[in-house]
Amino acid sequence: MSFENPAYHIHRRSVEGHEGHWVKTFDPPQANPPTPELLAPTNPVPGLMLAAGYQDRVTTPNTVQRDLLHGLRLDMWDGRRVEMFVFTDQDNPSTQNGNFPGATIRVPRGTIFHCETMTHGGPHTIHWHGLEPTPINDGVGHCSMELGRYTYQFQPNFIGTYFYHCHRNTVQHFEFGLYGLFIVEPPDAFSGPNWGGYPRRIAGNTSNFPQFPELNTNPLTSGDPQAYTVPYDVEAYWVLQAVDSVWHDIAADHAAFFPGHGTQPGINDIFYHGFFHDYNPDYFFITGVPIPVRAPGPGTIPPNVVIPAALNSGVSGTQVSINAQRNQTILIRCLDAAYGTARVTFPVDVVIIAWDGRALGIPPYGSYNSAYPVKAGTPIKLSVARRFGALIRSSVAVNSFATVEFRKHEADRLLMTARIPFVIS
Ligand SMILES: [Cu+2]
Repeated sequence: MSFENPAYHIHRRSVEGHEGHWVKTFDPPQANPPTPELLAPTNPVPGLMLAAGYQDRVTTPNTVQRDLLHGLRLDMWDGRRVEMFVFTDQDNPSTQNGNFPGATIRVPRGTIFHCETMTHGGPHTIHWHGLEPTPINDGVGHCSMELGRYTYQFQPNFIGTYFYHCHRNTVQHFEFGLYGLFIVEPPDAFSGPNWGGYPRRIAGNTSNFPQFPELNTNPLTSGDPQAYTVPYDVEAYWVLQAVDSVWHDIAADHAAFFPGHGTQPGINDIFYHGFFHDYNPDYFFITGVPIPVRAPGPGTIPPNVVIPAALNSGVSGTQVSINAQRNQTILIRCLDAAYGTARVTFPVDVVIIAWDGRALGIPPYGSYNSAYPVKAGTPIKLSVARRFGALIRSSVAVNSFATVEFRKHEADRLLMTARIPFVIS
């Protein structure tokens, strides 16, 4: 559905006659399925990236490219090399060796989003986690399809923080690095000359928090592209990542540990490689920045880490370590991409405006939830794949650290304590 334009409806159709394509595949598919009901894509970002010099071509107009499984031998902080699975973008030279996490995809709300996908060495998928594709575009390998080449299509309709990841043999392909952030922005975010800069806007309802007075309270049905959004001056990504190097040594082959199928599909399939249940990460990262100490730490990432615009859909200045000014509005987008739980503790009071890509307290949806404050020093608990959005504005200087505790979820045991520099001057 679309709030603006009923012509943009993406229809659903029966899978009748296509069962061979749209069901679970144990082995690489023999043919690449066509995308049903293909509409003309409307995503302006690839063209803007090209014009700004971050890409050297746009293979298909208004379409993002993602290739999967270019082997990346990632050097750990202690010199150990670990085999990763990574995304590349054939249009973007900054991604040619693969990135961990994958380059961030940012799009305006309401766009008809296309991603042309090519896999290497075996089937993969892309699951658009928290977004709302039709089932065959949802990319959950074990219940839709796995593929060699495909054009994913969907229309994101809620401004917020999501992520994309491979969903084939998920425990392996996700943990090995096949994921990246996916951010839905207001419909007008990429339409002006300042499309790659700040201030930007995020969906939220801060009406109970007078430190964020610039809330736009026009109803969503008004057609105002900034309805129920708040501007922010500084943005940070905290992608919590953990790698068990033993897994990567044992299962460097993408297909080595995929289940076999028995004589009765779904009845006597062979899930015999149980070692993936034993997760003991020994390398930890915040948005690709290593925590350069042995577990359990604590270890600290460097100050002033900034995401390159070429890996961020052309948006400049997104931070990892926080370096802001007093009375600026700071938005932190946090994703737990480790295969365990985490506790995130801020050195300042924050307001949680969103969970899992959906803003809290937005009329007409928001009668059952609301944005809420979290005091400095109070841990925020996360589990795998969850995201929160935190807004911060401080009138006083801060020179401290945020703390991330990576935890093993079965026993709730502390694995590593990471510290993120947090400076407001
Ligand atoms: Cu994969």
